[in-house]
Amino acid sequence: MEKLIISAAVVGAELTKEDTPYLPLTPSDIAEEACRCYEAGAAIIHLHARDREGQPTQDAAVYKEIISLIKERCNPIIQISTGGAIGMTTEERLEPLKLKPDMASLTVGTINFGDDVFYNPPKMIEQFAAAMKKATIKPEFEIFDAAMVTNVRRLAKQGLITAPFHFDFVLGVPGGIPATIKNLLFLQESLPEGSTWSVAGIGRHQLPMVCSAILLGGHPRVGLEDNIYYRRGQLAEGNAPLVKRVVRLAAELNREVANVNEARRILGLL
Ligand code: KMH
Ligand code: ZN
Repeated sequence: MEKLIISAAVVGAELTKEDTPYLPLTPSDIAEEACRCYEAGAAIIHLHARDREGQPTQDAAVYKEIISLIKERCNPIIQISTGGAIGMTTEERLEPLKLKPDMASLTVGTINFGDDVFYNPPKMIEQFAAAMKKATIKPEFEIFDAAMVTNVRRLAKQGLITAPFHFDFVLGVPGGIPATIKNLLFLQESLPEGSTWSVAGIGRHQLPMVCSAILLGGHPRVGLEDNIYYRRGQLAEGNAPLVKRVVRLAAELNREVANVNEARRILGLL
């Protein structure tokens, strides 16, 4: 198996300080969390930005500030979100791509998302893929349900994306595919040959999905965006404790953790 690439999704768009006081919201707090995760063993930082009021924003200036603060201290692979938050326009969501990050998330289909709809129709997906291709940004395909893998195959046929592909299975969102090992196996088997994948289990599913990824040759995503608890009833005191636990689990299961250069090679980013 390849070495294990740990992704940390440190803030997301949905949570507030009322959910957990450990959520970083300012550019300096987000950058500090990112570097704590990097020092703990994360190679990829999946990034969202918040404005001065703590609300989600896709303002490139805010992302730029966060990224430069991160780069003053550490050098992870930066993956910007183009999912943003529910209700944002296509133009808003695309805005931070102008910073030409290493990677960007690309959700490849529309789904119910709790009580909302996360809107990603075919033409929008094509526009996102084309923008990433033009800027040579590697997409991470966010897979919230099984049909989304088929949509990636369609993008490939249209010549809008280039192999090797990297997928992130986001399992356990209300409205998406449930976080079970059976579903994870099914999704893994449905990928185009030569693809890499990670899995983000939502809430209490984070830990079992981490363990499954380590055993199956995939890669884990952890962080407060997906799960705020360390264990039942106990909040994670920041993102780094979640990353450190992955590192310990990987050591016990004899899977080495990839540093950033190794992760770049595995993902074809070099
Ligand atoms: N905040 C969700 C609506 C992504 O980062 O690309 C979308 C999301 C996925 O978080
Ligand atoms: Zn996200």
